Amino acid sequence: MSKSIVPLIEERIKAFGFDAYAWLPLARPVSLDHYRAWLDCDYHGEMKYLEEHLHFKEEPQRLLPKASYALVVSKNYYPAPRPDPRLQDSLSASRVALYAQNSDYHHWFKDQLRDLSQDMAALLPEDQFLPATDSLPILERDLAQQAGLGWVGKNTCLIHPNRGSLFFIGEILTTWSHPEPPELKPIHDFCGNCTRCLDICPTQALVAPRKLDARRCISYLTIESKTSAPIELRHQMGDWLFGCDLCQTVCPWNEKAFGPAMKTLSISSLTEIRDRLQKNPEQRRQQLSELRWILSSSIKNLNKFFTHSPLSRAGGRGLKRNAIVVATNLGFSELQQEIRQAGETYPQLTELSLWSLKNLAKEKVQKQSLEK
Ligand code: B12
Ligand code: SF4
Ligand code: SF4
Repeated sequence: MSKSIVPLIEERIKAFGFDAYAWLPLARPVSLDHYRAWLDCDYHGEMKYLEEHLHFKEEPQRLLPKASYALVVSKNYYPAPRPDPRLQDSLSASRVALYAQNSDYHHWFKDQLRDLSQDMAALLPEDQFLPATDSLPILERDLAQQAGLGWVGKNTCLIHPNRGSLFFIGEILTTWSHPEPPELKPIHDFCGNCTRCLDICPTQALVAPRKLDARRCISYLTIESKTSAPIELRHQMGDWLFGCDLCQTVCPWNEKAFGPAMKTLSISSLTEIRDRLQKNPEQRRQQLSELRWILSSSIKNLNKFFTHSPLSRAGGRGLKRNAIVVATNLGFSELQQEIRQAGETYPQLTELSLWSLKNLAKEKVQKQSLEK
């Protein structure tokens, strides 16, 4: 293969404006044992597909025979590169994970990777290119760590010393062999003695450094899980309507990259959240009306409204479930009727709705006795 093709390929990659990229020879992931042990602990909960992924993850050539290299790229999702106006219009007061405030990266980021694959295939017609981002059974954090795009922090996220961790990872597997393989420089682990992420996690999902019990993670409970969260975790889920960012926004490396905004985004104490709402009636009114909208809309309408938004992953019923937990934790007794209605309409929400009504009623009694 002529070396002169390399500058042309580099030019194509740069045209997409990724925040970082690197080539690496496609080898067996270095953290497979960690992945196996994680599955053995059942930390993946209902995400049973992750068991089936093991076979492909241990040998990426099972996805693309003769794949020899991977191009790994990262794209920051904060500040939002593709803000979704629907979120700003309809859920401005609700707490939604930063990545989900963009339109769905499974579409636009994947499209960019697909377009780049096509560009490269036009230059290298003999070779094959397989683009992916969260869409194929590939250990993306492992791949990106090996490519030098960051280190695996104690919060399990890939972190870059200058770019923080609020970025997506994408890759293109290829049968092309890079003729000038760049030197791989894995990034030093800069977590040191810090334990901020482990300390802030409201549900103690980070059971040890770099070990996340997804069954306890708010991100899993509000997005991936199809059931209601265990009762003992519901209050700890606070005001998160979709996903959670706390173990990242509290990270000093994101503070360094994104400044003081991270502090506001890291508020986790329910008492503090409720105090703030009390001092800001407009914010309270807005949040209440957003939750009312979710609870009183039909599942069909919610699904339609959130098409091509990351929130579609939870689906209309998942969003209603999440809204019940948030409304309960914020003490929004004005929503009792909507919560009761949701429980009566959807059998999967009945238990949660009864739990919520019981808690809201208990709180009302406490408030009345304090007022006497
Ligand atoms: C399942 C999944 C989840 C699960 C489980 C997450 C977890 N930590 O295990 C849940 C639903 C909880 C989740 C949440 C989130 N996710 Co997610 N998720 C995935 C998915 C589909 C698979 C991850 C997986 O296999 N987990 C199992 C664990 C064991 O593996 P792992 O997290 O990849 O960790 C590996 C490394 O940490 C490694 N490891 C541990 N120590 C060391 C040390 C060294 C030196 C090395 C090399 C490796 C290593 O071992 C692990 C196994 O190989 C990936 C996409 C993909 N295909 O990889 C996205 C992915 C990891 N998620 C992503 C994002 C953005 C999120 C959220 C931020 C979304 C949100 N705001 O709600 C949160 C972050 C929560 C957190 N602290 O991880 C990004 C992460 C980008 C980044 N900078 O790290 C990914 C890569 C998607 C993407 N394409 O961008 N996610
Ligand atoms: S995303 Fe939230 S719940 Fe999950 S590990 Fe991080 S802080 Fe804990
Ligand atoms: S908060 Fe501290 S321990 Fe956690 S990932 Fe960031 S630097 Fe590492």
